[in-house]
Amino acid sequence: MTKPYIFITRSLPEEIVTPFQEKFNVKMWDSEEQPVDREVLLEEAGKADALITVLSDQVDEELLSRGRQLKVVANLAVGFDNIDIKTAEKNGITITNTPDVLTETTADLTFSLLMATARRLIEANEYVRKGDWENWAPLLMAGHDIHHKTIGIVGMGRIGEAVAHRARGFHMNVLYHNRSRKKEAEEKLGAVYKSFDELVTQADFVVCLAPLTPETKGMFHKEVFKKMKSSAIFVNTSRGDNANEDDLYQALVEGDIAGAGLDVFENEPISKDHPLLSLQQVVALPHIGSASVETRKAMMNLCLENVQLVLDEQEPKTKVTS
Ligand code: 8YV
Repeated sequence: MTKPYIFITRSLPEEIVTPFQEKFNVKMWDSEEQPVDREVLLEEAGKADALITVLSDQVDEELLSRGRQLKVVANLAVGFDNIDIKTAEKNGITITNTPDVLTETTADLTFSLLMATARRLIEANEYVRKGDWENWAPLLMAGHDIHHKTIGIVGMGRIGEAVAHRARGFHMNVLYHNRSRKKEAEEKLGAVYKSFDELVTQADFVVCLAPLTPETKGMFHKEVFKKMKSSAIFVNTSRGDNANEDDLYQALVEGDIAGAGLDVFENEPISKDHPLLSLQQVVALPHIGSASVETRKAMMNLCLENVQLVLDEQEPKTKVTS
């Protein structure tokens, strides 16, 4: 009997893949520099029993309709805005994601980014490295306090709650906005529900953790930035498309807000000429929310376990439904 065929659109470490090779015929895209070629992906979708994809792979109608024997697409991310879930369901293809295993790691990064932006850590590090540190001055590299300030979390899912936990440790006042009320977060973390407008007006740190949906796309735009405190810092570790980047740039230049910590952008990867990178009050990261060695390995393992379960005709651990 021929082994089921899995195509992985990135190169995963041997130690992760090897245990699965006994049962499966695994092929990986082998370039670290270039993303998988679209034509190759379409061709592979036509041959594979399973695909392991990442956010930059468009798993759309065209691809899903090629999948004659495709049973499962395991996305190496908690988000699945790159996948047409309805078409997958119509075609009987199971979609899985990687929730939970990345929650704490992404919350760590979110809080680190908030701190790095508020306390100017990247700028200060550059200052020392460039040899500019010749004297001490009372306001040298002075940033803004985090403790006892107000954080406003937009999107109170698992990661939002984990960020709220960290914020409580810094004695912060926690506001949140979400599609539905989160009673547990209110009771356990003292998080206070606010309308979106109230939250952006009152928070010192506005943190976007909402998934990208038609409702959230562009939700941070010109008027919203204008409503924020001029001392506010905007942090985004969800999806770049949740904020209008041109409006964010203008808001920073015009002083509507004081700074931005960004792990995500509208079109990733961004080039060094991106306008936001010209601003000292912006800290930019290359979408590394879940990028700890431990968590990325856990995500990869979860993808392969889900694939194995579906190909064994069992329920996957973390299935996505519409
Ligand atoms: C991804 C992410 O892990 O999980 C998500 O939704 O945004 C990241 O943590 C990363 O982009 C790899 O696909």
